Amino acid sequence: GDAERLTRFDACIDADGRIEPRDWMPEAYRKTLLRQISQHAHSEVVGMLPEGNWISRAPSLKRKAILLAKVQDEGGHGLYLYSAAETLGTSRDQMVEALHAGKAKYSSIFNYPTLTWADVGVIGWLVDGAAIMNQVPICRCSYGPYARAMIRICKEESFHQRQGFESLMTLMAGTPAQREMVQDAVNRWWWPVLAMFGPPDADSPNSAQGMRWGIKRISNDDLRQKFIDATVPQAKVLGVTLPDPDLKWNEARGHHDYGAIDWDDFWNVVSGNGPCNKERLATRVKAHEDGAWVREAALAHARKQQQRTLK
Ligand code: FAQ
Repeated sequence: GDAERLTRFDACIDADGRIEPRDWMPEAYRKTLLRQISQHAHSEVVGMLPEGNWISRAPSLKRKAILLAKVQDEGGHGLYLYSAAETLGTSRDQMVEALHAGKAKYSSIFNYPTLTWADVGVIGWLVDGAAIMNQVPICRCSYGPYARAMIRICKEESFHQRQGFESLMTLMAGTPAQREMVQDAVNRWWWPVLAMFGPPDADSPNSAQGMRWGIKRISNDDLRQKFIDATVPQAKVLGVTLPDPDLKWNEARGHHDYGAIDWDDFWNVVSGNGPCNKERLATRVKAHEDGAWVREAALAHARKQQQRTLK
């Protein structure tokens, strides 16, 4: 019965085993995974928009080719993640519909504007940097399809992070105006990037159960701290200042101390009132509607092929 299946499930989790789509799982485990994986997929897809705005304005053919590849990668990540989420019994159409209706969440970070070319480099360096920090532990997630999808995604994110850093190094070796542009972008992105890791552990309702189930391996605050510690020396190499007067090494803790994050701003953005929430959703819905003819044509083609093979 159910009690026996639950015991088997718990034993698998305790032994750090993997749960696969056909295995029995508690409804709450399925629901939590579906929530997280679909939010993650939506983030990848909406995440194409802020940088996508710069494809036609990239400063050289080389930068344009790199940016096009990066934005296509994000689209690919969204597709693997929707597929992983579909193994839990909800269709991609249902998930996309929830996003377009404003019912599903996606990462807060993609609701801020990309004002200059330096923003594209800073997104690569900091946003992809934060994404990798959060996603590497998910390669060990207890749900097999999610863990496996994350391996390739992390490899690609790592390339994205490096291209961002390299692009910023180039700008920093340029004119004073270019260096100022980088510093301005860092000033605007730093705090929203720290909030990407989610609310402090004490205010994170999903953390305890997520950790118990082996979905989450490292807490929001611990990942945020690891990210800050890794980023400070990179900022030094780059020659930019991180906009936090309280940021300093704490010898006793063996970590950097940092200033207070504006959680009111974070919740405001998460609840749909950030600077670009409406624009992002409207762009996404329009792209989906404009693509209706492609879906119809692909379906018609598939039907024709099927009829031909039946004959
Ligand atoms: N934005 O109890 P917790 C990328 C929500 S990287 C919006 O701590 P949990 C790559 C949370 O959903 C970005 N909402 O929740 C890229 C929950 O609400 P709910 C995507 C947030 O799940 C780079 C509530 O707050 N990465 O796309 C955020 O245990 C460059 C309470 O929070 C992932 O999704 C936020 N930042 O921990 C693409 C990684 N934080 O659902 C293009 C996978 C929290 O109960 C360009 N996800 N909330 O209504 C995770 O690791 C986790 O879901 C966390 C949140 C850590 C995000």
